[in-house]
Amino acid sequence: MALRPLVAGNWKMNGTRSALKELVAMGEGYDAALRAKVDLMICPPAPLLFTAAAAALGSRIAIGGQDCHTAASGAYTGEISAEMLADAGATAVILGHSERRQYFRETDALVAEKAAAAHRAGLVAIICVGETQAEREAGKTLAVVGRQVARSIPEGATPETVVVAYEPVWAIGTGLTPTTADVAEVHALIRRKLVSRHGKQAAGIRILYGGSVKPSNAKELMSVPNVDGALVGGASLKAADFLAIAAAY
Ligand code: G2H
Repeated sequence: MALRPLVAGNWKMNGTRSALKELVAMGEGYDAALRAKVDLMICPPAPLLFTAAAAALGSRIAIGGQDCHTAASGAYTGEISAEMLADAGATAVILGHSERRQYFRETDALVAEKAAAAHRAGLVAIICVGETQAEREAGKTLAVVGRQVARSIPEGATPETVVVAYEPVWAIGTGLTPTTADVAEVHALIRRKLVSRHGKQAAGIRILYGGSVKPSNAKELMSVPNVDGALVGGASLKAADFLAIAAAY
C-alpha cells in the first residue's frame, strides 16, 4: 500500500525569527501540485512555534515540536508539555530523536511515556529509532531497531497517532547515507514489528527515513519500499532545498 508521504523538517536548535522567511517561502512553494502528493511539516525550536504556526497558516504546512514532557503541567522548570505545544499551534511532536537519547539520556520507556503524553494532547508522535555506528558494525542493527520499536511506541498506536522515523545515528548530519538495500531491510523490519504488535491497521503507519536527506539523494531514498517520507535536518533550513526534497515524490 502506498501511503501519502510526509516530509518533515527538524530545525533542531537552529533559527531565530528571521528564519521564518524560509517557512513563508516554503508555503509559497507548496503549490497545488505538491500539495496533491505530499504532506509537509516544519518543527522549529520552541520559541518560534507560535509565530511559525501563524506564518504557516493558510499554506497547509503543519507545525511540530521537537520534544515534550510527560506531564501536562507542573513544577518542571525549563520543560514544555504536549498541551503547550498544541496550544502554540503544533499538531505533532518529534520524540526520541537520537540527539535526545544521546545527550539527554532518554530511554525507550521515557519516549513511550512522552508519546502517550502527545496522544493525550492530540498530537501525532513522530518516534525516532536508529542504531549507532558501533551497533551497526557489531551486526546489531535489526536487534537494536526492533527493540526500540517494541519499547518506544505505546500500545494502541494508529496511523493517526504515530509516525516512525528511522534515523541511523551514524548518518545524521554526516553526509553519509546507508544503501537503499540497508534502508529497505530496516524499514521492512519496522513494518513487520508494527503490524505484529499493533495489528493490520499499522500497515498505514508512516515510516520516514532520516539522516543526511538532501535534494540529491531524496529520489533514491523515497523509492525504497516502506519509506513513506523523510525527516530532514540540515536541508530543511532553506526553502529551496526542502521543497526540492518534497518534489522528489
Ligand atoms: C537527522 C536529521 C533530522 P540531518 O537528525 O532529524 O538531520 O538531515 O541533518 O542528518
